[in-house]
Amino acid sequence: NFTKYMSKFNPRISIMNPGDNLLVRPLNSGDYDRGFLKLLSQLTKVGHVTREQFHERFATMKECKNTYFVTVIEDTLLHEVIGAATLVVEQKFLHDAGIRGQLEDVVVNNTYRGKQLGKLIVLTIVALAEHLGCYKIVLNCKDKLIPFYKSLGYAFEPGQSNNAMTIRF
Ligand code: 16G
Repeated sequence: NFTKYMSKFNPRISIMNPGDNLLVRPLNSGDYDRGFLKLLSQLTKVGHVTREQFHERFATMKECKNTYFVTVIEDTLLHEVIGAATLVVEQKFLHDAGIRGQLEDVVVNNTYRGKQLGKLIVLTIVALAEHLGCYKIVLNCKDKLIPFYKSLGYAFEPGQSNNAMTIRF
């Protein structure tokens, strides 16, 4: 099913060939030193996360088998993480004890705009969710990003627009 999603690019790029000096891969523990957190701060508040905290969180995510698929794009010349997105797989009793995907923490470094990398990382996650057998994939985003996600196949379901609800602590 990856081919189906990868046909949507012009000029043609794909997970295997994302562009010159770019690599799509899972997050690894060395990415603390490749600017992963600095990249995330282009999305929202990251705060102060020490190397130890990063490694601990990385390890606990990994212990949750088949749950966190943190995917990054690395600029292999600069050794810098310039794009990221996460698939979280939630276990359900519903839908024949199915699994539901959530797209989280999508961010592409501002200076890498115009290379279809946002689209690439989102469709990578969507293809992965389908491949793993998720019965759907959901997301929350800022209003200004609705057209972007619509263009990638996300839709408001009947009676469901504008009803993402939150309690902040
Ligand atoms: C966006 C993100 C979400 C992230 C949140 C952080 C996507 C599709 N959505 O909603 O994953 O956790 O922003 O914002 O990337 P917050 O600081 O308000 O929680």
